[in-house]
Amino acid sequence: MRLILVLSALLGLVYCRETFVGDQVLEVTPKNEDQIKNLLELEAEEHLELDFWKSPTTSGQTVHVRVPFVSLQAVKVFLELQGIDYSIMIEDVQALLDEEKEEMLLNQRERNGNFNFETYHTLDEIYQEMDHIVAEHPGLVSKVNIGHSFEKRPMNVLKFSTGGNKPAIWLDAGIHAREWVTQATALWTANKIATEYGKDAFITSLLDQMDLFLLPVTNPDGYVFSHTTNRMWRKTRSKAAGRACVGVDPNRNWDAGFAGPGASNKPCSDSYHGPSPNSEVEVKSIVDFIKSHGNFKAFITIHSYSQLLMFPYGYKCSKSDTFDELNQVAQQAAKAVESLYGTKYRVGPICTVIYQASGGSIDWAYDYGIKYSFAFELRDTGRYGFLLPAKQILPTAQETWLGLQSIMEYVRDHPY
Ligand code: 0X9
Ligand code: ZN
Repeated sequence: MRLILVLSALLGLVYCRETFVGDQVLEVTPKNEDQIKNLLELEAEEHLELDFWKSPTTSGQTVHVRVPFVSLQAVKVFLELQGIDYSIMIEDVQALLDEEKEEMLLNQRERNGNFNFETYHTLDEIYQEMDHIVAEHPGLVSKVNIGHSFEKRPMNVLKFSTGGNKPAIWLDAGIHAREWVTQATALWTANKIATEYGKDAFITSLLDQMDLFLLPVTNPDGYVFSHTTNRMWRKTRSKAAGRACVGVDPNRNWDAGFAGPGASNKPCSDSYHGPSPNSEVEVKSIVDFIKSHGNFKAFITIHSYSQLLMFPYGYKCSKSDTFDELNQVAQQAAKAVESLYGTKYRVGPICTVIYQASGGSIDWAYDYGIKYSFAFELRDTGRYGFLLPAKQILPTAQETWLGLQSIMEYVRDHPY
């Protein structure tokens, strides 16, 4: 067994595929200001190559951090010396990745022709299925190409419309590559809407009054890279002359408090904001599309994980003018999500619910004038984090749909 592990790790190196053998994800709970400070210092130690799934905050929420095998000893000793409590959330990251891979292979073979929404898919498979949905529902669904990624992959949006140019709702997923349950949820949602128009009362009435634009894979290059090379990849795959590392955090790259608190100016950081607002062609393509369309009433983005439903602002911590209304809409939607399987969401502005984060998409959309701007963080709260087992795709998509429906219903009934 040991030998197989070692050999596969070596093989991974030969093919330049990142392995996570022996990496652990720790849940760390600071008890006081001092310990929070220690964790913030730990985060700044670049040589440890820590991957903060949930970063330390000044308010002292629990921290989730993937620690590479080679840094484990050092990090644990550090935590113990400082008296900081921690537990092991994921014992061996690579073991989960191996299970995920096996599950994908198994369920692809058993597919018997129909697309299996309950397993994770490659970009090619997702794009094929999008084409299939369009082909099956030509009067309702069309594919809109809004641009290309840095590596020249198409950015494909599904447009759901019963004709004409109606006020519209924007929905995107997968701006962060590794948040796999979001692309899967978006695709399931596309299929649900396409197959139930004319049957489901809500979907029918929504599309009789509004258009819906759905972008399931906002960061296609990152998504491909997370399949082929590094499952933990988050950013885009852009390269720039003189820049030490590849990629920009596309959710720090929007023109909303750009380069402010909660974004990094270090190109190797996972929250690097990039050289300028909209420097990432994926972000720029969406911005241009939304501006040229001119009639978006809602902007909803889907991330994972943490089970949160958030609204502006993230780049500042003051209340927005419409706090009360957005809060009420979000509370209602969170209740709808919970009603199906009891999954509990926390609700509030980004800054209060997680952390101050500048350059985020919903802040840009809101300041641009799209009042109903929301960000979902889907399941779970950390047991699996970004590595949510495929078994949870369907229940996640189903409960998320109830939340989306609740928001979209409100948007439909409150034209502005
Ligand atoms: O940090 C982020 O970008 C999001 N969390 S994640 O773990 N999915 O990376 C939260 C930011 C939410 N803000 C906006 N969507 N604007
Ligand atoms: Zn995200």
